Amino acid sequence: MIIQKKFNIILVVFLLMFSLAGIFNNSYAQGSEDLKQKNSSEPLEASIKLSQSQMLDMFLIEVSLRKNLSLQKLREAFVDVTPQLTAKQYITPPVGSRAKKNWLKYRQNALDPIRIEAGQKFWLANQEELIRIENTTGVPAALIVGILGIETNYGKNMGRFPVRDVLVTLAFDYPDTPNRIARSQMFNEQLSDLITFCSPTGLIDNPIQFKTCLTQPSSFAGAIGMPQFMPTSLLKFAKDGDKDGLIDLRNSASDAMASIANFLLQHGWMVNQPILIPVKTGTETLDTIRRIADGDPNPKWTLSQLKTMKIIDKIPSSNQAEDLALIVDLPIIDTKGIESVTYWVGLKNFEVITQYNRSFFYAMAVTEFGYTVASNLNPEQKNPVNRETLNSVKQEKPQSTNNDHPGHKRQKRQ
Ligand SMILES: [Ca+2]
Repeated sequence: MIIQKKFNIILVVFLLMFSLAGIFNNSYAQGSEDLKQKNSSEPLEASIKLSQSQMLDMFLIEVSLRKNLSLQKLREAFVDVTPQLTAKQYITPPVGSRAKKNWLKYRQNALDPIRIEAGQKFWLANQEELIRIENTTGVPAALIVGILGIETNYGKNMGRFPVRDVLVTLAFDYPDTPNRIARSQMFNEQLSDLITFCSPTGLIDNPIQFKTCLTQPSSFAGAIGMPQFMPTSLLKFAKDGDKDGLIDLRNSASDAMASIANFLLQHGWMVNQPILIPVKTGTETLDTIRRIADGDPNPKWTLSQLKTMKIIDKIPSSNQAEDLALIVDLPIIDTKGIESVTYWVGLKNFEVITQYNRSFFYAMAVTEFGYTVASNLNPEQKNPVNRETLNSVKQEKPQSTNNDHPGHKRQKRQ
């Protein structure tokens, strides 16, 4: 046993040396290409490749040592992994397939009347618990209902890919993109966290249960359950809302709701502070906003600076002058094809929502959708995103100088 462990450690050290030499990363990069016939004229180092099954086995050896889990049981639980080629395809849509971003279109899909109705039903069925969570965490019920609706329509679309197989595919056979190594590493960590989540006692007590947990359905990217948590978030933020001793984000709405609230709270949710504030109207204001809107989801302007720049009228009574905020810019293409941009000021809570999904469209959609459901059920509920304001702050883009909009230079986000 000791000899076996020593051998394993030597093997891991050997692999790390490969990794440092760049060969390991190169083999990550090749993915399924490994299996194809190699050209005999390729340089020697390019032919030193590890197959995906070899990489997976090394990963399992490393995990077994690090987490002190039985290697044999791990291998048994991974023996029938099937590559998820559709997931691989979905993770990186082909270049040129992306339509121009249009908030109106995104918003229309998000605020689908059927989804709104489902949100109202969900709210009424879980009212007591939503109120309790809101009262104990300060995270608004509207936002929890908003996130669950946009993520999976209350559990209707939770994905159909076995999470183990998705993560193995994306960790060891990620598509050929510039960020491939970082992404492979991220999915590698997710797979490691999935194993930890599925062996909560630190042992693989029950191989069937372990494998069922590993192969539970997920999205094509490995997100699980009603709130679509990645395994790392499952480990860090998921809660047992119904206190039955299990965390089950697929079948327990209580667990899902408590987990979302905890996620937002742990990411810095500011109780009783707004999510967004409208910007002032007027040409001068819009020119200033247009100049400083760079798509950065990190708050960097103090409210006092925004007030001085005449972007906002006043600092909300719940906030301090030195609180940081960000400019939310939402590109719009109307039915006549005219392009414009709608602007908002996002506060800390807006940034917290983008931790769930780093997209301004996403954060706006869950907010507006959640509060639409809330105000349909209770007309006194204040909706922070109201249509009048939405329409009043848009600015048409000058036809000839679209490319100088700072928003065009930002990295892919929505
Ligand atoms: Ca539970």
